[in-house]
Amino acid sequence: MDNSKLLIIKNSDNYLHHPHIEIDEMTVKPHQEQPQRVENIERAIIKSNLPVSFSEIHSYGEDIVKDIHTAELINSIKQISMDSDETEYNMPYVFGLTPVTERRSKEIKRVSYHCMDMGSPIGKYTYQTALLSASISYEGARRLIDGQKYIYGLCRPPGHHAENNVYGGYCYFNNAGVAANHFIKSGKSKVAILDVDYHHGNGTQRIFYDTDAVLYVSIHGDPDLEYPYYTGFDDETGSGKGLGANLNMPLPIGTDEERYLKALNRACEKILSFKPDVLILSLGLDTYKRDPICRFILEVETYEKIAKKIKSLNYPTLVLQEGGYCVPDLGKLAVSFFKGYLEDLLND
Ligand code: Q9C
Ligand code: ZN
Repeated sequence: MDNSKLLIIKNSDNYLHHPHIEIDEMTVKPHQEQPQRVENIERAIIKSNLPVSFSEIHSYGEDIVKDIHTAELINSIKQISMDSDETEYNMPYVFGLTPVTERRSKEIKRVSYHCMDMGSPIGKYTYQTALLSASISYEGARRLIDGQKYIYGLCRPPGHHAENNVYGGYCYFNNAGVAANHFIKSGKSKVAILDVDYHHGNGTQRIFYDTDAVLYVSIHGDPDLEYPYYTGFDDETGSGKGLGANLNMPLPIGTDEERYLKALNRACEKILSFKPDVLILSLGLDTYKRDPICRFILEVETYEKIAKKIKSLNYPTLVLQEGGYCVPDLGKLAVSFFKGYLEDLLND
């Protein structure tokens, strides 16, 4: 165990999932969620000489997602992957809005039984890669339980939009959900998830909405105007035992560093009062001013400040990569974040 370093968990096969297009606002666009995203981050961190060590991991089996996702969702993603040729990607164009029956059409590639948008294509390797991404998160949770205090799971594809029975928003399995579930099963009694991705993590919220064992706190673009539109409002506070263990902080378009850091302070107070055993940080780098799908205006240096604040909470922390689409700048953003996060180690 070496807690003078950040442990970075990764898998080099993530490039196998490589959708080329998505449909957004009636337009076919190049897909934002590219393998170069994590390549750039990894390269920049290596070049930065920050105190890190890398661990390349292999896949765990499907069991790691079974507690948080339905068999129907898992099998549907698996089936569409298996039925796809090497270069073929599929997404539905028919979305059934009435509750679906047991009966499944043969055209599972065309009909949405579980998919929430037209930005999340499934290809031959999507199931495998999504499971690898979840495995990174699972391994991160295991290593943290073993005593490693600071871990960064370089997950790709991201996870926070994936619900128990739904995939979408470039997410297939909920990586943060896999880790939180493993923490709870391993005897941690309270887990806090702080989600700083630009988009509300509807999946993570939904999975833990009824439990008081997992606190979900999210700072994101106002869902009145931003994806995923149907959740992320501040009156969604949890239900049943989970009432009060869900905090949404939607922020307006144009949010700058000052406004953002104020919201972060409030988020951190909520986490402190929850007294978690561990923290999961869903780290989206898509709140950046040059991000192509973001309407906040955070600077490169803002990430260093965000990181210092989160580090000051002093919890064993599993940082998981979520969104972030300004590919050429992602490395800089991640380095800025971890420079702030590891600052005390640098001064030693
Ligand atoms: N015109 C993550 O950051 N597209 N997913 C929205 C609006 C979907 C982003 C485009 C964005 C999903 C993990
Ligand atoms: Zn996002």
